[in-house]
Amino acid sequence: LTQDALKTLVGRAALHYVEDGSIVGVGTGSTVNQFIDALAGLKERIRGAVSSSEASTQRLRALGIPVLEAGEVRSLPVYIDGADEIDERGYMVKGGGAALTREKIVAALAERFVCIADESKLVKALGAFPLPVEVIPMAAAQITRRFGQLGGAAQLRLKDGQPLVTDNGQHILDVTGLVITDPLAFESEVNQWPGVVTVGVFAHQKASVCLLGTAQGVRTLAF
Ligand code: DER
Repeated sequence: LTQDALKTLVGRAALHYVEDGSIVGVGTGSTVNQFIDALAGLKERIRGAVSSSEASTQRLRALGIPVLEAGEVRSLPVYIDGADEIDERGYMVKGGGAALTREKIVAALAERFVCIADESKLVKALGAFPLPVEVIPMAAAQITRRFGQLGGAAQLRLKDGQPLVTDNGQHILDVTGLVITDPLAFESEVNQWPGVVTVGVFAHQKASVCLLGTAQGVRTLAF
């Protein structure tokens, strides 16, 4: 099974967690796109979606699924999203799709976070994938120096040769060389550095369940 086939497999499997008449929290990325495409098949049975990015919003709307603002809901039964890495406790590294801030905002509204991923995302320890951090541009240099003190090398994410600008108008640093031994403590520490908008460690907003696409089918991990 190709990686795309695994993404389709778990994207469809996530429909199991969508309750009739509910509003669904929707993440961002290629695996989530498979979920959105599958969700279109039961759009008559849901009230709509809260989205974590302009990209997901456009895909949902193109398929006729109403998109509501995060501010319009008090809570969501479920949030479906991918991950760049997920460990054995459900802690994740996210942000490969540059949507980490709104992903964490919508995840915080949800009773359950269902992560959908192909098996390549399951890791023993977080940090091999360059850690995305959304930053206020004027603070990028000083945040880079702070990561340097932790042994990390921060690179400004570029798009077409220019700094990538997120849906929130900010920049992203991708940090390599970190060993994240305590994701909860790391997330709390970096979150309060001046100029950090969001760090791509999802430990405080960890997954409740992971649907892992493997050659043998979907493996369900509960955390
Ligand atoms: O940006 C994100 O957090 C995405 O969810 C990303 O981590 C997973 O994207 P993929 O499903 O395209 O690998």
